[in-house]
Amino acid sequence: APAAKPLPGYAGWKKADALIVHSSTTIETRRGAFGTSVITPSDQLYVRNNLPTPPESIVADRDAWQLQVEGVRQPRSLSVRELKSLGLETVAMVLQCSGNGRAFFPSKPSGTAWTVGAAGCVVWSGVPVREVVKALGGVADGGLYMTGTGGEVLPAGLDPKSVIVERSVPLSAMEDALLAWEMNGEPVPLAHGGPLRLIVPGYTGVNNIKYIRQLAFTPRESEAHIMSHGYRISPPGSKGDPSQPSVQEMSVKSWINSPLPEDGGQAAGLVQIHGVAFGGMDAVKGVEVSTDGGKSWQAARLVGPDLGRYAWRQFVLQARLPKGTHVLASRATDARGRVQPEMRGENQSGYNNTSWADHAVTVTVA
Ligand code: MSS
Repeated sequence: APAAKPLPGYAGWKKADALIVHSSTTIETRRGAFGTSVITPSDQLYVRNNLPTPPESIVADRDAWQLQVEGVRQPRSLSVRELKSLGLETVAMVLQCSGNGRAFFPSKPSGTAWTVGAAGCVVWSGVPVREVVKALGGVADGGLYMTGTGGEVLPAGLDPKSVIVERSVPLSAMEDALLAWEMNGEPVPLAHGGPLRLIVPGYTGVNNIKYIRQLAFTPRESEAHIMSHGYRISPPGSKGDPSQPSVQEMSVKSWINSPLPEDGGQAAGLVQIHGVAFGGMDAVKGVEVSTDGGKSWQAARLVGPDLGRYAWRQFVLQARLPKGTHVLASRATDARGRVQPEMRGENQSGYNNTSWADHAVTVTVA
């Protein structure tokens, strides 16, 4: 096996043995590191940066960070200090990269080969976007999208639109969105978007803009490349374009985190098969587990606290596994009765993989 890559400086505080470093901007949580305590510890949470990480200096005086708000009746700049006076809410949500599960696409799409670990369940605190909008006189006429812009300093000599991290979501997503300064009980680490991050619960990772410097209510989607051509569900063999669906709302998904083949030597007898399940936009209602590759299913038990519809739930099935090889799979159902599909939806860039078959694990019991 190739030597493990070291953690990049901005993430040097993370727990190396819980992570897979794909590159200096893509770091994945190991499947066996998710544990059973619902919340993903910050030092084990994945990282995905589309641009180089900004310098530590942007978190030196967090309260002084400025956010420009446009497309409201009274557009202006607000400091984090002022935002803290406008409202407070906390949400637990699944943060998941649009490309999580890409490694299971047989077409080997370009992009990071994430298996399950470009995801975590994270608690965010901040001001509801709707409170900020209210304080600024409401959304101006014609605002149909909420557009967030990342605060990275862009590389010189390039068309800004080709590299800027700027994403638009439908105005309806404002209802549950936060401008967050706290993550898992601490100021948001630079690696995860401190001093201020846009949180859009239920939407894939890319829509949660780090170090946000502008929030705009716009009549059209951003023309940034990452919006217009990137993160589109493109038919296999074709390029992304604005006519194709954008990667936005997540849907029902689950996977098993234990036992795993890499644990080695599972002993025959009683075993607690456990993992995580979430609905995306809706709560997860139930999970079934199969020990025969999906031929038969048994209801698993949801364990641990229910942190709301955007969080994941832990599930467990207690089973007796005899000696031999077993294919373990999990299949979740959301509150509206939508069932996690067997097959992935094929697309060029390997987005939104929710296939239960792809996420099944084969374990050998001795
Ligand atoms: N933001 C910014 N500003 N920048 C960048 O780069 N990225 C994305 C998000 N946001 C970015 C942002 C992505 S893409 C993702 S996933 C996320 O973020 C991640 O997060 P973390 O914290 O984990 O790192 Mo895919 O869909």
